[in-house]
Amino acid sequence: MRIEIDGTRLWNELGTLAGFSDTPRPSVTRIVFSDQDARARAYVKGLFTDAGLAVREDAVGNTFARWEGREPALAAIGTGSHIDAIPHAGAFDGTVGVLGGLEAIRALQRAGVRPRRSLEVLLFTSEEPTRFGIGCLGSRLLAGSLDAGAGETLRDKDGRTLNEVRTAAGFDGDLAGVRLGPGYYAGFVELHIEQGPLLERDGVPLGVVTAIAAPASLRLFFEGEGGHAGAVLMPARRDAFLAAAEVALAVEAAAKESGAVDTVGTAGVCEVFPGAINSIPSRVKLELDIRDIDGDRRDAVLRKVDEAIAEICGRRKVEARKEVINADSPAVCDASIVSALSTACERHGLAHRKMVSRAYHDSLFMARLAPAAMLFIPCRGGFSHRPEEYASPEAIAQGALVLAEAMATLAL
Ligand code: HGY
Ligand code: MN
Ligand code: MN
Repeated sequence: MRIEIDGTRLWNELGTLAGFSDTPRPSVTRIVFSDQDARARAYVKGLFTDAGLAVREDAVGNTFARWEGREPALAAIGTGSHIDAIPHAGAFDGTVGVLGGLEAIRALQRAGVRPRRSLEVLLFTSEEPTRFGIGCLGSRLLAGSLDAGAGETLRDKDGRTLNEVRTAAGFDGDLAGVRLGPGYYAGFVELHIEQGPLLERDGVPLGVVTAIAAPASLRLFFEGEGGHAGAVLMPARRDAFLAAAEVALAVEAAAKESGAVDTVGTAGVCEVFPGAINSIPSRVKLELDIRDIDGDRRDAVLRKVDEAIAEICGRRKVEARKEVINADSPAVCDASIVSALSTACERHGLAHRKMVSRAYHDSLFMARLAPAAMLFIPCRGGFSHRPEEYASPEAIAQGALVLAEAMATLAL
């Protein structure tokens, strides 16, 4: 079996996909269920259909493109990722896994492979938390890790519910029907850029992921007392922003003092009201992202953040309210899938290293449905979620080649 990836075609398709964006190249902004998302979905579905795959969409827009195997009743082998992109992001986060998964299947078709198990490439809806505040929305619903009631409770910044937005985008039907039963997949492999510097730094072309970090997202609301920036003297102030600022610094300290380099904490959203230079902030919304590959260590940081909020807000006489958006367990990748990926690298004489994923991915939830693992390719400087994000055509083709080889083995 000689598998050959059409790297030029894959590169060109990634370039076309990058053009569906609300910001000019080289940045990509493609928010879920936006017009650009709809155009991008139509383009990708067209490629799926051109490859002779059977395409279906579920009630939240997860898209499945299946190449039926010799024994269609068997559990399939899945691959895939996302095409939504946060504002001013790059062209490769997620898209390499969707179009690389498609090219892997096309390469197996061209090689005359007739797998026993069906192969399916997925386009997951809303991996990014940008619009509805929670990441991996589509894969959470597939894995049964998010209740269908989220259709009414999740809202975008305009107050529109997930159900309103998804039905306006043409995805209706009962969200409860999104959940996949156990045994739907016999295995799942996601190809993705590393979103970190290690592979490039060490000159290793491929990373076989053994664990995926556990993300937790918090939304904090601080309520102090506003007033005139000139007239209210410092001792009389109950400044909501300064309380939030101290909490953000406490998050940084807790992450740094966790005892491990794998603990990270970020305050990525801070909205100040009324937001005038000469008015004391009366209300602040602060959103925190706290992760670790060790769930207990991550939870210890969450407890420290709670203690800090109580101490800081007590001292500053500011009220605080906390919403936990998500606090997920980490995923341990399945040894059989890890082994299939390692063997596939060796078969093609490609060096690889085992590593953890510090970013979360849809595989974090697919691992709850089936044996799962990920394959990383290097990205320049480790940059991601920025326009400078870049993976070379060669790296992308190598990733698709190893993915094809591993899927062929898993589907035998
Ligand atoms: O935030 C993440 O880890 C992913 O890129 N959405
Ligand atoms: Mn991302
Ligand atoms: Mn991603």
